[in-house]
Amino acid sequence: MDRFSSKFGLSRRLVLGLAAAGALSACGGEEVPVIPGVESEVGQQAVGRAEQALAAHLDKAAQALGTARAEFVSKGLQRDELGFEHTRFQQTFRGVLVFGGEAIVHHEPGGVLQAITDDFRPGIQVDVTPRLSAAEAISKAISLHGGFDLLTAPPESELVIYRDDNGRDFLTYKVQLRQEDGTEHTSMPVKLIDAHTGELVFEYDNLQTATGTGSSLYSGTVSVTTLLYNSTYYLEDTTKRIGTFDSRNTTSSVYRFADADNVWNSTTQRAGVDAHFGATKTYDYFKNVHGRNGIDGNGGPGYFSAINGATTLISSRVHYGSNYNNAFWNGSLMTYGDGDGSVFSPLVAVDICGHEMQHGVTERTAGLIYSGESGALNESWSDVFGAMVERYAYGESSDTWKIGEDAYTPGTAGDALRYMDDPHKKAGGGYTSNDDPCHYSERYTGTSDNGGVHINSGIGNKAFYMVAKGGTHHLSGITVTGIGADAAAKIWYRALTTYMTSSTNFKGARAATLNAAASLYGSTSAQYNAVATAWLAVGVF
Ligand code: L5W
Ligand code: ZN
Repeated sequence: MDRFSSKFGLSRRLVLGLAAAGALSACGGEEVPVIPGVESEVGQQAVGRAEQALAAHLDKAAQALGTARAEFVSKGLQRDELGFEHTRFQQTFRGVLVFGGEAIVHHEPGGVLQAITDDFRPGIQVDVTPRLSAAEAISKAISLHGGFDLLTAPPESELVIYRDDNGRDFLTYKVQLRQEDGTEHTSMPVKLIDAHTGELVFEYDNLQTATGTGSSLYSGTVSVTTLLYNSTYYLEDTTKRIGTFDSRNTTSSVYRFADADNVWNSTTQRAGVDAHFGATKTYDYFKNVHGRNGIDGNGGPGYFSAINGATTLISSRVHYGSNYNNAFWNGSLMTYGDGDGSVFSPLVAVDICGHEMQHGVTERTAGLIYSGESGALNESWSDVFGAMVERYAYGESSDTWKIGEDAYTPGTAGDALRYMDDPHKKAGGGYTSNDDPCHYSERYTGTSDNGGVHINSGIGNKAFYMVAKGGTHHLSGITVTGIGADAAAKIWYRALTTYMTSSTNFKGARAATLNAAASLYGSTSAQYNAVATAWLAVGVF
């Protein structure tokens, strides 16, 4: 086995496996219709007509320049929605592809030649017998990049002719490297190595991300990382491996968000901008604060494929269903409804995105069963980290401790779905005498809401709030000295990922957070003491 096979054999199979699973097939809407079967008689006639037109055009150019006529091969025929036919051609020279040498022949409906787009390089002059082998050129490219160990996929190479800005032609190996490791060095370097001398002739990064501008619903004008592919931008970040998709008010179809100018400001794009922003902030928060790479800790889970097919993406879909007053994590991706405009506006506020992605993190770590006390802890951990992501994105304020305030009851200012500082501010559920509970003695013990997962979450939320901010509990009268949200979140994250199991209950959560505090700060620390006192304050001991 060569060094490429031994390093990349497995990941290559995995990539193929994902493609075969057909994640991309769920996406539609962006495809340009291609005439079925260029090999068909009609298709062949159209290509033949375009070939003749191009040959005549090139004859004229060659005569004018006194050179031989350029060679070409056809690359395919497309018919657009107006019935125009566009046939693409690749320039070659003595059988070698000419980098960037392309032409398109455009025919109107009915077959009248409309125009020829000509980007051929006329009068190529180069020796097409390479002195270097492909392996030598690849080695050169890898050493220029910084070494084999940085690569995450096997290098690929092809012989091409490159014409520089001064009109000089070079026979080169075009070497494609990939370093898709989620670091800031993530890149797809392309290096054109002179096939005669081994010199670097030209290089660029083929990782086609771009920074666009988005008009979000809740976060103002934000930067969004997008992907440029075939002259169109997509709401896809292939570095962080995050993609946002549009359900277009259905529950079964998914389309790509596409934009021509990378300014994302149309009505339907705005919720997409929020979800993309929310997913990015959540990703950044976990990476930068807790050292966690994505939901699964491994940069994923990827669901839909990026438009360039290079990778799968941590995926969000927005505009799900019609007037849908909810958002969810389904084990694979995040889904956001538009709300009915009365109970909710689109549920894509940054804390809701953080809440949903945290469900993914919980699933991939402790796996808290979504029922009863473990379910209430599952919900509480989602509220806590949704709040921490909002705090990371906006800074801390009284809104930090409100859940879903930006999207909840758009007609009522200042209210929220839940309140971590005082869960009793949430009224009207009727599950307890004073919804939501903030003390274990007030807990809901009925069967609604999976045994009160969104109700008893108040107990965990209040415990976290008291650890972070301190205060005196209204029922127990116990006072906690807060240690700040950063330390509290560190303890809560460690408790979940290290000390909790699928069946952890409130008592177990107390033990888990105490173990986490002890290992992080010591068992005589102020942090440990705050955790112990806060659980005592909310009646868990
Ligand atoms: C609203 C949409 C989902 C409620 N999910 C929730 O478990 C929601 C957070 C914001 O609690
Ligand atoms: Zn939830």
